[in-house]
Amino acid sequence: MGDLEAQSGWGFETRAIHVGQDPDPTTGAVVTPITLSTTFAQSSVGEHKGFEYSRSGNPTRSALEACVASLENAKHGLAFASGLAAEDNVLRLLPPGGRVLLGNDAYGGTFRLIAKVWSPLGFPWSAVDLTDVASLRANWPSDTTIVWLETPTNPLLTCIDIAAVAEVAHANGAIVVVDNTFATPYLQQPLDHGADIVVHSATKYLGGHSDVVGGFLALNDDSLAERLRYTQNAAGGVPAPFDCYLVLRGVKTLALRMERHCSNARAVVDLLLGHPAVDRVLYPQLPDHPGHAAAAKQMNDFGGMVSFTLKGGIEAALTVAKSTRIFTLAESLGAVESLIEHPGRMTHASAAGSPLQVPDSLVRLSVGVESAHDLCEDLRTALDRLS
Ligand code: P1T
Repeated sequence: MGDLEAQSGWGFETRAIHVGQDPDPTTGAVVTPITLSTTFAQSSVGEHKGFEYSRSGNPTRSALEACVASLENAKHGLAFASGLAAEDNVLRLLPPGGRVLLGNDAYGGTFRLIAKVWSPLGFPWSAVDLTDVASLRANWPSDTTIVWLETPTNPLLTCIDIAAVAEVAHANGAIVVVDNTFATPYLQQPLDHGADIVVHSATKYLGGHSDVVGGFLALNDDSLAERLRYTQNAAGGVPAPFDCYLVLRGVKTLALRMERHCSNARAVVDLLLGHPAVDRVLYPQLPDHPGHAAAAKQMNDFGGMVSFTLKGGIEAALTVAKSTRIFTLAESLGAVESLIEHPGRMTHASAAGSPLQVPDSLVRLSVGVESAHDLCEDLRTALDRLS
């Protein structure tokens, strides 16, 4: 072990468990130690074993960075204190006046960071329909520096053709940032399709157990990586060693969890499709779903997130959201336990009145890894209350 070149030939599951995680050379410990030391001894000024000060670099963080970079087929990985801290680090690449094109469906906090924090500082943004690549090409704003997309999107689960968007962006000198939080590297590796930077909220599937907030960036370009690494240290949005350990532990079972998330989501989709109170089911596997063809092309499976609208409008949505027992009413997603939420009033409240506003009859499910039968019965009981 320890030889990155040899490890790159390993399968995903093997890399998740071993890359960056060789047994500790001094003790033989099989689990990566949590190195709490904030500083590291130097034998003479400037001479050390690779670590100086924990904001700049920490052994537990390095293990996580090597592992998740490998899962994204990336040369470089950078861990952050939250998904938004990782995003903020990317936005610091913007040149004066540089524009961000944001897909017209995205996490409310990403919209807030771009439109409410960065834009007033002199970095314009626009919302665009990234499923319409011809229109993107025809209406390209010349000051665009970054195209920012999620696929599948949060919360409408629209899928975007990464290669097609990258082709237009690169022809115009912009970079493409793909938020891969919903798909995870097990289902989709955006760098292989032409993305320049992959963003994660590690709080979600990477951590997988609702017990750690974290963020991640993965990329191949050396000079971009150098700039991002410089800002990671200079601005300091780094994760604690214990949090790095928790994400690293979560990643070991990512493949197993994703398989169950996907199969449980399919069972839930079938239940929803057959229920008379449901208006529309949003899931990338459905042939009429926006971006289904892109999803089928670039994903290995369709994920654990399912959204749906209700014929009874907002009142019905709020009733269902508070009526389940196994699906817990809470923000966040991607963990072993199933969650239900109302995006309009919860995760996407900050997008109200913007082009990213979501329908108020929408309910979002993060389908966990419990028994599919129990999850379906729980939802059926909640939906039956509407009739
Ligand atoms: O919460 P944080 O780790 O800072 O990550 C932000 C973030 C970034 N990108 C996507 C696609 C996300 O979904 C999130 C966070 N989302 C939720 C908390 C949510 O419930 O949708």
